[in-house]
Order: sequence, then C-alpha cells, then structure tokens
Amino acid sequence: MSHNHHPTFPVSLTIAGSDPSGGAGLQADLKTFHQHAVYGMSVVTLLTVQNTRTVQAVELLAPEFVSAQLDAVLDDIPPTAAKTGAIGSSELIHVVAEHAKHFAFPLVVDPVMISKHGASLMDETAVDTLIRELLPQAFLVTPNRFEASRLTGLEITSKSQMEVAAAKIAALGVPHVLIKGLQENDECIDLLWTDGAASWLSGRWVDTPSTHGSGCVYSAAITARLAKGEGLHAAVHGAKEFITHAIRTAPGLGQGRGPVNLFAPIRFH
Ligand code: PXL
Repeated sequence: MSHNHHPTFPVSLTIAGSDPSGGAGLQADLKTFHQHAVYGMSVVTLLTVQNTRTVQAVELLAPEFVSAQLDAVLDDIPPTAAKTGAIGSSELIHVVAEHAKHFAFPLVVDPVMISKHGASLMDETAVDTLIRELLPQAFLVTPNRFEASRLTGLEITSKSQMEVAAAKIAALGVPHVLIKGLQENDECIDLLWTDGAASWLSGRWVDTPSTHGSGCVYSAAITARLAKGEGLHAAVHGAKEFITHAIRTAPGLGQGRGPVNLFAPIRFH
C-alpha cells in the first residue's frame, strides 16, 4: 500500500445531514469544497426526505454509527478544517463535541436549527447541548440572525443588536462569531466578531426564492478556505463574495426554494 498523502493537501470534513435534492446539507458542502479545489469528506448525522418544495421526513442516525464514521475518517485522512451542519439531537451533538476535543484543525460550527421550510433540524434540548458542549470546541460559529436570537434570547433587528448578540455568543467560549443576514436597504449585512472587534461584510440583497442551502454553502466556503490555509478574515470575505454571487446566479432549479449556484467563481485576494 502506498502512503503518498501530502500533509498539506487541503482536506475538509463536513459533519452534517443529507439533502437528497442536493442544494443543502452535506451535498452542498461537498460541492462547495470541490468548487474550491478542496478534497471533501462527509460524516452523515441525519437523513431527510426533501426536495425544493418541502421537507417530508427527518431520520437521525444512531450516535454510535456517527461516532464510528468519525473514527474511520479522522484516523485515516486528517482534515485541515472541518464544519458541522444539521446534527439533530443532543446525543449526536455530544458525540461530535467529544471528537472535536481532539481536533488539531479549525472547526466551523453552523448551528443549523430549522430548514427554510420550517422543518426542525435540531430539537429544543439539543440547543442547550450545542451551547454547553459544541460551541466551546468551535473556532468559528456562523448563526443567521434567527439562530443567533435562539442562542442568546435577544432580538436582533439592527447592527447594534448584532454586536451585543455576537459578544454574548463569544462569551460562551467561541473565539470568532459570524452573524449573518441583516437586511438593510438593498444590502445583506453580516457581522464578523473577533476578539471583541466588529468587522462588517456587505453584499447585495437579492430578492429571490432560490436561497436553499445558502447557509450551508457560506459556511462550507469558509471551511474550504481555512482548509487551504487562509486567515479568518480573508476566508470570510472570500466566502461572502462566493455566496452573494451564488445566490444572484442561482440556476432556478426545482419548483420551490431552489438551490444557489454552486459553480460560482472562486476569487482569491
Ligand atoms: O440549510 C440548512 C440545512 C442543513 N442541512 C440539511 C438541510 C437543510 C435545509 O433544508 O436539509 C440536511
């Protein structure tokens, strides 16, 4: 057997749920990694029955099975960055958090709670476990403003409220916080909070139904860039540009909320 794995070859792992329609979840993550020329791996946490119109069912995998998947890949092909998506239950989050204690690479936690169709991808007690166990293992957490409200109990409808919420989330033990999706005029504004300092990102607000998977793609693009060795600010700014373009040029697939354009160009600065 040859062992020619190059130690600096960029590898990203996603720990997430399956969207058979391919626009969100682990499928979106893998496509995003690939578009960034990063080798992608996926540990499945839950399965959904869904298309662009609806989520019909969610089935969680057994915690032991998820744990075994993590052992199998981490031991064989060490990632250079990883992310989490939908994890579904307290037990599953616990398994992921226990493994994450030993990660020697950055972990991006996308605290996926509900799908764009309103299907719950994380039960109530799981939010608690996420806060207590997984967030302290994260390098970056990427809630949209609704998820940030759930994490903090704060209403978030302004830039100053975003800052207060980001500080509160950082105080849970996460070095970097990205709160996404405040609409102001025709802009979509995100806040990157790092070491008590705010950095604002802005992209054109696109009025479109085709945003299925946009959160997954955004956090996967950040993870891919971290896997390639980019610094946090460069990774987040590059990913913002990618997701903004991907939403603007969505291919219009499906009869409901369509996927974003996963062939959007990658630009490095
Ligand atoms: O976009 C959030 C998300 C994450 N993961 C899975 C999903 C969705 C939304 O539908 O289905 C598996």
